[in-house]
Amino acid sequence: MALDFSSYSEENLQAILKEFKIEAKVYSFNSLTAGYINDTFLVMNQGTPLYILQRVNHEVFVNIEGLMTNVTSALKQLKSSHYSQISLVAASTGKSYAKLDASYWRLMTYIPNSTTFNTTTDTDIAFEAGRIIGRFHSLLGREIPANYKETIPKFHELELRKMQFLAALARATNTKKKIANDATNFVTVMLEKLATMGTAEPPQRICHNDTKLNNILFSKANKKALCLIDLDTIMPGYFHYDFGDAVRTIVNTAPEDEQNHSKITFEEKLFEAFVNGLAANDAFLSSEETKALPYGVILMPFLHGIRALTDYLNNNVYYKVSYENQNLDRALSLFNFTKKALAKLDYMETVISRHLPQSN
Ligand code: GN1
Ligand code: MG
Repeated sequence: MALDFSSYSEENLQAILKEFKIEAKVYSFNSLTAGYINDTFLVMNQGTPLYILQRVNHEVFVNIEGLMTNVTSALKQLKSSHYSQISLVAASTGKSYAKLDASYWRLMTYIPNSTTFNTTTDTDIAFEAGRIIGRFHSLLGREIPANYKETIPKFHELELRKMQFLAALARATNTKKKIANDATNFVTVMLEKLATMGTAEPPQRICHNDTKLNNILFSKANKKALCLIDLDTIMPGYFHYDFGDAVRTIVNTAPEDEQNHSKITFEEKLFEAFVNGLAANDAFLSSEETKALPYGVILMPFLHGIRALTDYLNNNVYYKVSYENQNLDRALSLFNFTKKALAKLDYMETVISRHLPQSN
């Protein structure tokens, strides 16, 4: 269920902070509202940001223990001179999170002078995004998928999202069904199309599973990418998931819920910069993984679109929304991008085969 930010007072947050092993100082809070799932606060001392405090949405993430074990295991590997390190601050119980009543909270170190971008028109940012995602995967490349929990089972599986959509459609009011008619028709057409596009299953690896552009931290000083954030969905997956999620937010210079579809773009120069950024790492992808990449760029926006449409039909029970029809706007916008990406399939294949080296 969407949570109300105003439900936390400064006093509540101070009390939550006392559950963690940090110096006793006067802390103040700013709420960060970009996420659709968790409640996130920047913790400051005398105006200097020091920590990120988050309440993990327990309705979405049922297995918090598993989630935190995944994050802890990944953070052990994500150590490198070219990758900024985020640390979890232990709770006084010694655990990596604190449980207060029915809520789960965690505290992470803040990386100074960092920033995020919701969208970009800058090829340097697109390159850096590719470079850091490649770095993340290279550092996690030896992790064994079976050692990680699947914290949201079948998270990016189309079949599950299709079933959830059909169930929501069956329950929706006639009014909603009518408003969502165009979107629903697109789903039918795309499901048929995707069924003919499936490639051979590549091997699984540990993925981030939410590699949208604003989950990458950049240095404020020189626009270098620092690391990936929002590690909740780290679990086994396919590289084309992370590729598709990044591409949909990088080559489209409009936001995910853009209502003016003429602003939704697939900028080729941003795509090429992103692929070149990935290629700046040592080759880490197998040929099966490389082959699936253009498919990922169709699958991911479509999948997020179906999920948003399903939540619209379900009356906004999963994602936080800032206005009633935001989920529908997200679905329509993501579907529009899906169409634009479909027209670039051959182009993507050419760029990938020219610029991205394979490890086998
Ligand atoms: C959700 O809350 P946030 O922004 O990290 C969602 C992602 C979507 C994203 C935006 C667990 O992530 O899958 O990409 O919204 N996360 C979950 O579309 O459902
Ligand atoms: Mg996320």
